[in-house]
Amino acid sequence: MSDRITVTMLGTSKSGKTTYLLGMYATLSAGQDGFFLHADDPDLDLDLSESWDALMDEGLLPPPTPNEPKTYPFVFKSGLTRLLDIDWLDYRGGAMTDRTTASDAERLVSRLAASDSIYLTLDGALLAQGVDERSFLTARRHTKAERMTWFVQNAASKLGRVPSLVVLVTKFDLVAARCPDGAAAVESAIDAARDILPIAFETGVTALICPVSLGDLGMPVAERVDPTSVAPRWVHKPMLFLDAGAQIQEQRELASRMAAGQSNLSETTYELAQLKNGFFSIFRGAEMERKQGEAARTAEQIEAAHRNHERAERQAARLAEQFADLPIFADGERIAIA
Ligand SMILES: Nc1nc2c(ncn2[C@@H]2O[C@H](COP(=O)(O)OP(=O)(O)OP(=O)(O)O)[C@@H](O)[C@H]2O)c(=O)[nH]1
Ligand SMILES: [Mg+2]
Repeated sequence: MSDRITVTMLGTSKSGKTTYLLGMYATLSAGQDGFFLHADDPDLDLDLSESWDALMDEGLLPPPTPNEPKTYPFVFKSGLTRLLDIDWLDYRGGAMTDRTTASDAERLVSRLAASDSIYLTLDGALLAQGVDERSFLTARRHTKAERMTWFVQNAASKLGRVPSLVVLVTKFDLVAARCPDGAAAVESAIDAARDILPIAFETGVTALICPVSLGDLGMPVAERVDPTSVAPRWVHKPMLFLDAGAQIQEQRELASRMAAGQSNLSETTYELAQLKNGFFSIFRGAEMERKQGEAARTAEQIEAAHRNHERAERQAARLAEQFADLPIFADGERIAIA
């Protein structure tokens, strides 16, 4: 299977989108848990690796994304098997809050209406002190949650469905510093997401709430941080979530193909029996042969769908392990991938 998936990130300026992209690419291009990501264009691969090296060697952070958004065509693989072709776009945060007449803001609106997955960035720095009844209003304003919600609603009404959502809680090191119990920190991210972005918990929406961190980077000085503090965490999970979505879809299609094949087969077998038993069966040799051929072909197709279904199930089980600690919500209910 290889599908083309369009991913768009929303989030305010300096919320950590580009730094996340760098960390995600560096982690997955080297390979993580048997999954790999690479840019097909070798120059692009070089650009991303050089930016990552600058962060790892000198603590140099990526510059703000310019007005012209940058496109990243990626290939996502399990081992050597190509799973997804990904079309990733990195926008400057300002495009989200500018008037939609600004050229990149305008492009963002149409881009979102063609997106399979939208990442809604929640800047973890805003959650570092915890979110209570009062402060969530401030966090909502500062994350531009109402604007992100508008973009999602707009895309959904143009698409006729809601793209899958990832609530990317960036700079999670800042939340973890306040809440050292890992599981409790994740729960606090879910609570914050519920308060700030309730759209992710609506009926018809599938959303991964994913805390990510590039490490305890501290305050940058002259756009530099301590390179030894760089330690990416969970940055590859949203990519696996894309694949999980594609897998679930593929499993559904295969199951319905198997069911349709089975009913065809029963019909053909019945017709064959009728032909054999009939009084004039002796004259119907050619038709019986044709039906027998048809039945054999359908049986082969069912067998092939069955094999693919089993493969998809094995892949889903592998993915399920990856999401043991991470919350996925469908129609507002927490679900497990199995
Ligand atoms: N503590 C901490 N700080 C981070 C992390 N990721 C990013 N930052 C800080 O956030 C700043 C902004 O990150 P960017 O990735 O450039 O933000 P952006 O969302 O791409 O911003 P625009 O391109 O302007 O839209 C960085 O310069 C870092 O100082 C992280 O995981 N932890
Ligand atoms: Mg950026």
